[in-house]
Amino acid sequence: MTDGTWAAPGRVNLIGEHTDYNEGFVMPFALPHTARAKGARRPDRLLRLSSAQFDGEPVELSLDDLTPGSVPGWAAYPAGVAWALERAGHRLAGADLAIDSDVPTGAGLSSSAALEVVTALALSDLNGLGLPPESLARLSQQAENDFVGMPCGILDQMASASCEAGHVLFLDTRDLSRRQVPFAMAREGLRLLVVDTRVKHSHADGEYATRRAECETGAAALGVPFLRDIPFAELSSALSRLPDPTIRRRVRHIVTENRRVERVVDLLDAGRAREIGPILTEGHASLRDDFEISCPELDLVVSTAVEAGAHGARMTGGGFGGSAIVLVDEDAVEATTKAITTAFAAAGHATPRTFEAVPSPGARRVGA
Ligand code: GAF
Repeated sequence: MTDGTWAAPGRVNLIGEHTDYNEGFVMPFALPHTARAKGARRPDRLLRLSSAQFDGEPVELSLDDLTPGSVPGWAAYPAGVAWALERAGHRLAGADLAIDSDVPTGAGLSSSAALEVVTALALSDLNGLGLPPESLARLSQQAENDFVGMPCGILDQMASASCEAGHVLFLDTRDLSRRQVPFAMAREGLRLLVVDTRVKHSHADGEYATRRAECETGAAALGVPFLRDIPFAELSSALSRLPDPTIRRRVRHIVTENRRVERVVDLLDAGRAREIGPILTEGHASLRDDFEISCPELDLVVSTAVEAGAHGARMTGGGFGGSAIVLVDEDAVEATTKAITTAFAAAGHATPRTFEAVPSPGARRVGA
């Protein structure tokens, strides 16, 4: 119940893209970049929100007046979380929340989920609710779905709420059962680069919702609740029952992607991280050709990295821009980064922003 400071990270998804709203598997890990909230309880029912990234007066809202669509801009995310908590039956005290984040925005690295989850954790602690990670994630997802209006799955919020340092999270989005899988890249001489293409992804343009609807159409045509329910061994027969070529491609991506997650888990469990590279690249081809959510800049990162000797590469996150990940040997980091920068310059694209990603802790209290 004491005032304090909380942090929640952005994420990269190692593999398992667009599987979450199909009740499938995902494998994210948390970035060192976080959204932080310095929070204090108030004696009234006001929510006073400020952000170091957005100049201007703090946004002041009454917890009694929150309705979906009523809060514009960045404040909709924390306000939506307060609204979701109240809707779930938690009567909250007012709070001052000063937010600061170094999670890149528009880069497909879950800056929104970090903001939601840090708010959920701060409000949970400030009100003595003691909510577990899966509740923080669910409420954050509800805020985004029902208050902000973005029909995302639960990948990003679960990653932010429950990842652990040094591990990737193997999550079954059907029941949120999960396992932390050790991902000690350094011990195997590996590095994972994140390459932010600086092409601002935008889910709001409706493509994300369209993909989701196409997956639902595919599941309905096949007579299953979700595409998760099509086993990989039955893929050919399922595809032969789908007359629409677009729906066929979407279904093929989801079913093969779930299988790729399982293959990656098996390799990591066996201590063979280097060998996941080709599976990542295969996943990119599936997102590019079957799910059709890549873009020329993401494709260029992947092809250049692989030609330069990377073990594998793929776009990460929702797509249509944002970031790619590249698995390389530690002594190839410089050459690979240079090859990508050179290829971008030659193609006339803006210089990408590249950094090494280390699996980092999930949401937590960080200070008084
Ligand atoms: C976005 C969404 F928010 C996630 O729920 C997930 O669907 C992801 O795209 C694709 O895997 O980040």
